[in-house]
Amino acid sequence: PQTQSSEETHVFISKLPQIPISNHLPLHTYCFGNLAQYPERPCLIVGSTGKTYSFSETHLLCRKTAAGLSKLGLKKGDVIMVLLQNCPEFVFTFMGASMIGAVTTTANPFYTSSEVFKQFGASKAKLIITQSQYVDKLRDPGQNNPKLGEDFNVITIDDPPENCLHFSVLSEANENDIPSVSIDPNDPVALPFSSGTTGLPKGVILTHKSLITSVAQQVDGENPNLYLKSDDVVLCVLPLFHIYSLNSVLLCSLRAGASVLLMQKFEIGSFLELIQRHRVSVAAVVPPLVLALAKNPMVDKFDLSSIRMVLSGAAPLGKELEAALRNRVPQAIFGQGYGMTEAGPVLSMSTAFAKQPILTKSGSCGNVVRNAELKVVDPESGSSLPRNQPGEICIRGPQIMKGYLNDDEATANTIDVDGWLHTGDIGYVDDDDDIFIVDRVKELIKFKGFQVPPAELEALLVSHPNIADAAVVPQKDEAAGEVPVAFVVRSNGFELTEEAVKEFIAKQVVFYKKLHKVYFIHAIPKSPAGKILRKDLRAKLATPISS
Ligand code: 4UV
Repeated sequence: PQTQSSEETHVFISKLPQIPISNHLPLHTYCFGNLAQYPERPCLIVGSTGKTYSFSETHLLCRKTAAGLSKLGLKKGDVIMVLLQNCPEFVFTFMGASMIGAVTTTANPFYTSSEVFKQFGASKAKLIITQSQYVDKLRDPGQNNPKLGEDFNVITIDDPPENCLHFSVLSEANENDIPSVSIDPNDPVALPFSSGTTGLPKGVILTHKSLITSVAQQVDGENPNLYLKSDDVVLCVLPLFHIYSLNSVLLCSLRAGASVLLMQKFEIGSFLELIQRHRVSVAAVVPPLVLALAKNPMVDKFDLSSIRMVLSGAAPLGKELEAALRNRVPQAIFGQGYGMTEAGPVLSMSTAFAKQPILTKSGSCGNVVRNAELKVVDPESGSSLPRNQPGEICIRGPQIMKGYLNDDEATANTIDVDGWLHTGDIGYVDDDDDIFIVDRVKELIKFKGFQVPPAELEALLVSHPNIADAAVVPQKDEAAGEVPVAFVVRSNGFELTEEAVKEFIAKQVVFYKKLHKVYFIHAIPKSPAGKILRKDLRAKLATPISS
């Protein structure tokens, strides 16, 4: 039975049987657990240069990096910030950190100085690993910012600027110098930041156990849900600093022995050329990349016949786009994954990717992963809902986050006393166990799958002397899915133009958080408790308004 119904609880589980999961191991031991079967197979392929690292070379470089981190004084529990585009050093650092019991916090290298330092400060990182082109923003003499070279070290993977070290201090260390550390399954290993259902970005504590469980739910077992083979070439164009790519592309491929083709950034020409040249067989994408694959005329000039699976996730995908993609790469199995950083991250994935595929319907986000429980609750009453009734999706299992870093209140608001993580997504489970997401009740805005936390932009807006109050909500957008727009209340008697507000924000944030429109209003609608009535503002956007 897929549903265990009691009077008030309808719990949905995978159609695939439960499997044993080795989540007592440290993450690196688990991911490299099958190394002996394919030591000489390519593990990492650098798209821009063609340089390849075999599994045994990759493993060795991770071990050297672990020894190097330890030599620099990093210890179990310490946090390392990785500010990198996709590259082998990302992998060496992440796995090397795991080997000494350290924790990696990943951030977008395009972040502005203040965005980097917020995360750097909150995570109490000791070291930043980056590229020389990003070092200038780490020298920003902001009032309370720590000082590069004095308060923290910076390592660059290319020529190190002044006061920085070169990555060779890590990668050329003696791999036999890794200290012996005992790692508990509940020790943290990754600390991505996410705003979750409300508020500012927070550190999401993912443990060895959570990530192993999530990877195993996808690629382990006799009939893996996501069947990756050791002769697969998996496209890694999505940024590894986001949990989707880190987990479902990198960690899953390492575990399954598949090759990872690293691309620094998306550019349609080189993207198609690399797929053709390296015979990419599995592509993990987001809806804007589905759009490019489905609609860009250049696609016809390339041979994409090697692709056997296309996985889309991180944002809703329209049915029309899905159909267009299926026409373009007819030989490929297409499906969605649904993830949330806090959920470890995968909640559901199409079982069409399984070794013995079970088809999922168009528009569906697949089926709940195995060894986990999913329920749908009425957001008002909290009671659990049966099939075909939309409500808030909740997930429970050993893969979910341990909690938010130093924020018990936010943790308690997200994971309830019974261990259910509340996603803030509205969806339903149909008669065939297919999951459909229909809405989002949380504040979060998603621009091409990137998180835009409204609270962050609101805090910046109200710091402007001529702004009395502000609220930021999503507006639908053809290319990006959603874009942030602001409602602003001017301070009494002050002049303020839309352009001035946009520019004020643009200077302080990464490109995808920029405001696309500013509407001036007299007051922000709020509940008696002072909460912004975002629904009312979203409704205003649906009807014509004068700014
Ligand atoms: O926290 P986050 O930025 O996390 C993600 C993670 C996505 C995935 C997807 C497939 C994988 O295999 C995987 O490992 C990770 O996006 O944002 C979480 C929110 O993004 C929306 C939803 O609102 C989440 O709560 N979202 C994510 N996937 C989908 C989605 C989807 N397939 N359809 C609709 N919304």
